[in-house]
Amino acid sequence: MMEDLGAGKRATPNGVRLLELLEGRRIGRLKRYGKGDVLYREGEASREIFAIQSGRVKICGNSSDGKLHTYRILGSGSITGLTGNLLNGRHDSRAEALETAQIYVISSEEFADLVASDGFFSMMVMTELARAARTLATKVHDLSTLSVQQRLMSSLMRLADEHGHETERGIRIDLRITHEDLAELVVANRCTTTCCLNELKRQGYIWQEGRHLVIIPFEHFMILDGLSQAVLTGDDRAAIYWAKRVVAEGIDLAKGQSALTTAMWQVDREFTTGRLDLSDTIASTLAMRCSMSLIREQMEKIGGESPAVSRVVIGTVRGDAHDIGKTIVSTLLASEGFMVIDLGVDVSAQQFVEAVDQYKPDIIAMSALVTAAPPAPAAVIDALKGEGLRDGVRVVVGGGGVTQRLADSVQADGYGRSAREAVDLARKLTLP
Ligand code: B12
Repeated sequence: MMEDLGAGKRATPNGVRLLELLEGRRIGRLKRYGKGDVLYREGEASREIFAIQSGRVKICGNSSDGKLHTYRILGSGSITGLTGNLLNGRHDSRAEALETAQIYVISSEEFADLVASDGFFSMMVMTELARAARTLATKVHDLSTLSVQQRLMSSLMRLADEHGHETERGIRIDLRITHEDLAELVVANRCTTTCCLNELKRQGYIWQEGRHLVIIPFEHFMILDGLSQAVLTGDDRAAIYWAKRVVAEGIDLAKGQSALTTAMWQVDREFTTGRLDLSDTIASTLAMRCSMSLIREQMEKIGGESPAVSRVVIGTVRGDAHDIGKTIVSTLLASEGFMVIDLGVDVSAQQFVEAVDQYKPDIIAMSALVTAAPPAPAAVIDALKGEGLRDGVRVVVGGGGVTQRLADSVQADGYGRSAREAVDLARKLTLP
């Protein structure tokens, strides 16, 4: 559960006004609830409404599978227990204190008098009902259309909206939330929620500051998510549009790059497991390539790229113009911190040798789709040997025209069937 926050976040100006009204007119009795204490339960007769003076309260319910789902988290200045009072006289959810809370308990009669006599109070009631309706509508939409990771981000956005505090780098959520709490909010199990949370952290959408979560501003998330989605759907126009927005809005370029590569990892995974067909993979690669070049251009302009540790020279071998797979590999290697020198397609043995001489790479990566006799990678390795350069560089091969047997026959240092294997191989071969 969430821990005691102490003073907690202050109420909004309207929330403060509501609390002053209750205090000034001596309405309700102020009651202290400890962490975990229940204000009302599902199905219970509703005789009171509750106005939170301090502390936080979660509104939740049990689903048919018996799991607890959190709908909303309320803070100081919020009212709850309204629907039970206004409709059938029974509560349709449960309210539980997340931390020590001081709460005005207002009888149904006092509530009815206030609604009739005070316009501001009536407006607060309507606002609260509208908020609850919006949260539920968003939740239904999220549950039916979004993945767990997107639902998690959407829930964090809502928490930031209601309990957030703007800081220089993002919006700090003034709640200490456990993974269990988040799992209840997004309606997923805790393990999945933890994995998604780590993934969002890895992508730079959220991070920890002390004991609080901080999330990037909503508009930035929309742009980065738009970029990822454009690559996933292979929409190059949209990818260019979103990449330009990343640059124009001054979003951290590393986050833009990360949005692209995360999408590309997914494309590669789905292609290699047969869930994505070739034409979609090609469209995604093109979308990624044009948007990535815009982001890279900007990175070079401002000199923001972090110094890479290991170098890879990559190219498609002589007589072969296939570049889709090679581009995926080179992009993902770059995203994993390698400095990649991409020589393009139809690269001769001599060009590989010259690149080794010039860039002193740790690895040469050759992509080959067209099979030939003798195999093109053999010519490159022979040329390297001829120049006395073979021992100073690791050679890896891949692409549809290469097999493990072929890799062994040309005495390559490694062979990979996918971009994932290419990156793993490069990491293994460059371990100190
Ligand atoms: C798209 C395509 C084309 C496009 C290429 C567009 C482009 N810009 O790349 C076009 C239409 C231009 C084309 C032309 C030709 N093609 Co073509 N083409 C294909 C096709 C359909 C898909 C290749 C592809 O992009 N796959 C998708 C990528 C993502 O997969 P991938 O390259 O394997 O890469 C993955 C892994 O292998 C790995 N990987 C890739 N590189 C590396 C490198 C390293 C180091 C590592 C570790 C891993 C790794 O990671 C990638 C991502 O997971 C294949 C058939 C097929 N279904 O595979 C034929 C195919 C490759 N083509 C073929 C042929 C024959 C040709 C042509 C000669 C046809 C012709 N008669 O003109 C010309 C070649 C011209 C030339 N000089 O190269 C043959 C090759 C047969 C052979 N084994 O020799 C194939 C297999 C079709 C067939 N069944 O006959 N082609």
